[in-house]
Amino acid sequence: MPDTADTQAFDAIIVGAGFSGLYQLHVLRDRLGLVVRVLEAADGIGGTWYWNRYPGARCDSESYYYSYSFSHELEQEWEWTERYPEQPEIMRYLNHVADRFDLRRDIQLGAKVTSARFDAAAGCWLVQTAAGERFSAQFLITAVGCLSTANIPAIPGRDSFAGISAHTGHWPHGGVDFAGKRVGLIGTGSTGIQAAPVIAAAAAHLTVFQRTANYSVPARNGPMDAAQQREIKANYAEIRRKSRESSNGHPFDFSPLGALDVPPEERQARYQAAWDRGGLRFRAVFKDILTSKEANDTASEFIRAKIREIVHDPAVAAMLTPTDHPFAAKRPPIDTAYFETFNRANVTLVDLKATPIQEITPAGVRTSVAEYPLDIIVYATGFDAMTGPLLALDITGEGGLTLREHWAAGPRTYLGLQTPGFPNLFTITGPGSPSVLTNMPTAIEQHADWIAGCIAHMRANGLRRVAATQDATEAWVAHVNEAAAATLLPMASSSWYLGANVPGKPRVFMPYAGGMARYAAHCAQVAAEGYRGFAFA
Ligand code: NA7
Repeated sequence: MPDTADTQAFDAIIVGAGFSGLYQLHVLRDRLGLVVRVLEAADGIGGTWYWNRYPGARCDSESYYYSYSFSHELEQEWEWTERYPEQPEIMRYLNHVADRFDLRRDIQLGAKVTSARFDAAAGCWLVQTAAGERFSAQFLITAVGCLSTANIPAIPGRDSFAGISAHTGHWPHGGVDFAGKRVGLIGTGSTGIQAAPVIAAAAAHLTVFQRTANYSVPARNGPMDAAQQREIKANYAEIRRKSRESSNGHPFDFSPLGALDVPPEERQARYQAAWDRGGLRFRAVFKDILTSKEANDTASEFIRAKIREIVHDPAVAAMLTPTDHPFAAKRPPIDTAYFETFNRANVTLVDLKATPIQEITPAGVRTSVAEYPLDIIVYATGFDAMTGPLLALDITGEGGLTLREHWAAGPRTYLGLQTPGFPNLFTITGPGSPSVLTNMPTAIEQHADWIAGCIAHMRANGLRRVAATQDATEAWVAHVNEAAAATLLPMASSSWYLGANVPGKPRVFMPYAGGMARYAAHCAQVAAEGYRGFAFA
């Protein structure tokens, strides 16, 4: 391994210091005894949560299980204050974890990786940062998150805008003062739906530019009281077991009933109870909401009726009503008074399907029929999801093959963990793994533990190199496609799960839709069979 004066050598380089990088560091360093360096582009830890500081930024998983499970002491000592953690609280939690497990000494901040190249002769990865620093390591592990490369649409005239513009995933750290301002918000995904009510309450006027109407269910956020905290802490073992054994990493069961197994009044009552309780659990009211169009229609229609009930102006309600995709086929948002926001006198909704944006001018946004003068434009336009952050690392594997070339027609991985031709490179929550279809910490811990197990296996057996085989990868890609096809998920033609939000991106369903428990069992089986589908040297 090169260890020249200008190249610092490690056993493993981890890229990213968010949820996954922090835990992977802990496991590799403190359990396996590896010499590890984490390279993080930002000036602080936190990953996705470091960057997403937009108004209303909050996790849609509930706080008590959007957390690490690996330390009993950690889960007992940490106090969550609300049902859903707000961005600053998640940052406090991750900083606490970094301190408690003494992680900072192996994390280099402000170190943006600009390239990574496999040196076949030396059998190691050579990694370079924007500052020109060079590192080498036997193992390269990406912990870059799935939603960290902003998608900022190339609308004509975008850079001519004279006011403030900001993407929600690159929110100014000093905040943005909306008081007395005319604000335009482009995008109505989970982010836009969280931000709109908060901006509307602060700004003089908010114009929401909507391309695709979205379903949303109330979050019903609120403070965590002491009794709830006690009950959760007393039951953590069971909560974690349920999360790991569920299909999506959340500690709740799906109903054993299908939506059409019960009479209409009972179905309505069950949806109403889930609506009142709030949160992503709405998807679990019936077992077949994501697999049967007929079942899904009942859930979709329930939410459409709620929109009509909440929004006073029938024309605005109609614009807000999604009709082009089934509920939860795109990532379902949860909200705090989103639809209610359109009853405010200072809020306007613009339907971009009917009147597309033609350009951004110095003064605001011009659609095919009107000009909207603005002081601030907020881009809640999402991310180049899953593959974007990996391709941005400019990774070159064996024989000069780049990841960008290899994935030109869409990502091809074995288990979302490895790509053939890229030995000793592991991708935490990579495409082809359950990742974004789950509660992320559940998926992250499973991946980081599996990677550590594989590395421990190699060290115990004197193996220097591991790479996914082509055959195993082809079979896994086919299985990922089959798993998606067994659900309604591919029916949402504008979904970022399919890469549809980024012009020119291949339309491939990227996450593994076969369920977290099934996936984790499969990974464990692969390991138990001597890492079937991986070639060692
Ligand atoms: P999403 O869910 O990708 O939403 C982005 C929104 O921006 C969505 O409404 C898009 O409309 C809209 N968009 C994207 N490009 C444009 C252009 N060019 N013009 C107008 N509107 C546009 O991103 P979020 O940040 O809300 O959420 C990402 C994930 O973070 C979320 O799913 C959670 O997992 C956490 P479209 O639907 O494509 O028509």
